[in-house]
Amino acid sequence: MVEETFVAPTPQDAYRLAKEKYGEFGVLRLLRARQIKNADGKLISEITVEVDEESFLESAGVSEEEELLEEIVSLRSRMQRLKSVMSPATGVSERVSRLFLERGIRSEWIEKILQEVKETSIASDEKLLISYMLETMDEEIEIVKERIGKREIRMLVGPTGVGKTTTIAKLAARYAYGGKKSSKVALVNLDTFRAGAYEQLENFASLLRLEHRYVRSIGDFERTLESLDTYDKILIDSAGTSPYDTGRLIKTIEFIKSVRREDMKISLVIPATAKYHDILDIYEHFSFINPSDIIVTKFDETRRIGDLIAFLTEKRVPVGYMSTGQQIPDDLEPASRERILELFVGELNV
Ligand SMILES: Nc1nc2c(ncn2[C@@H]2O[C@H](COP(=O)(O)OP(=O)(O)OP(=O)(O)O)[C@@H](O)[C@H]2O)c(=O)[nH]1
Ligand SMILES: [Mg+2]
Repeated sequence: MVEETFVAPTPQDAYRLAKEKYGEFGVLRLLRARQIKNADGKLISEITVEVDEESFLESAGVSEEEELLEEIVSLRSRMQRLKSVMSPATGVSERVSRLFLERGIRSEWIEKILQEVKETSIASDEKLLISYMLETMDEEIEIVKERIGKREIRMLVGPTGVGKTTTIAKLAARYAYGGKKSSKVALVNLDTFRAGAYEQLENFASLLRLEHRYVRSIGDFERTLESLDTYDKILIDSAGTSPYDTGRLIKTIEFIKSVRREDMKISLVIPATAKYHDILDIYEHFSFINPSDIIVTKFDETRRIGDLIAFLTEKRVPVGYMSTGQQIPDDLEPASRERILELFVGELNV
């Protein structure tokens, strides 16, 4: 049953109003009647009647009923919004976002993930959300598999001092003496700019007893590669060029173009210590050379690789190797998602 109150100058008028509304349904029952003084001192009458629910809704008419329903729906949605603001889920996504942001992960990437998990149980569970983010990273980091024993011409390019020559020495030792399948390895030096660059690679080559050539001119490059046709792995060292030095880059491009070899792989060497925008600058600078993969060095020199991960997940450039120190040949390993994420999780401290 539903109670409703009618107000009029006299009790009769009030009752008439009630009858006008419900009389025809014949279900009206008078519950209370009273007279009260208005603010201006005049008496008004108030009666309260009881009607059954059906009559109440019928008398309210369809449009009022719809209005009521609308009100209920809007109330419910307001309550839900309020609940979501107050719910621990907001705290969870904020905390997790901060955790990843502070470690170099881009806010756009975090936002994308939060959108994906919105309205799922992941969004309100800190551990689940962190796992989900790490899993997504895992899916978005590309890795190139090592091709031991396969013929390959590989040139390393990158900024100065990132570890190109050291990495070439490590790769050479790995290919020539590392596993069951030893490859015939030759080293080529294009490092024409820096004094002592030739000697550095020459020393490694004689230590490892490997073939070593020095290319003096562009015309020399193709002839040298042809003469090394019987070698399985040809590793080419290049001059380090600053991302802001276009002259040197053009020289390196001229060398690469002169040989026009489809089978020549180019690895861009990037230090794990670089900040996100520096990595982007390096990547953009060398994009003219069209690198096929990335070798990341100096993992041992930083505990913060979020910037690197942000770059890898965004550009999806595959990683070939990871260098973890100065020791030749030990401090080099084929890239793996597990290792990269392990280093990142270590820094998350969760
Ligand atoms: N800590 C650490 N040092 C490294 C790593 N890789 C290379 N280095 C050191 O970085 C310095 C520069 O290494 P190089 O191999 O000469 O670098 P590069 O890129 O050939 O330099 P340029 O030829 O001058 O452009 C050396 O002292 C290396 O021992 C690494 O993974 N970790
Ligand atoms: Mg070098």
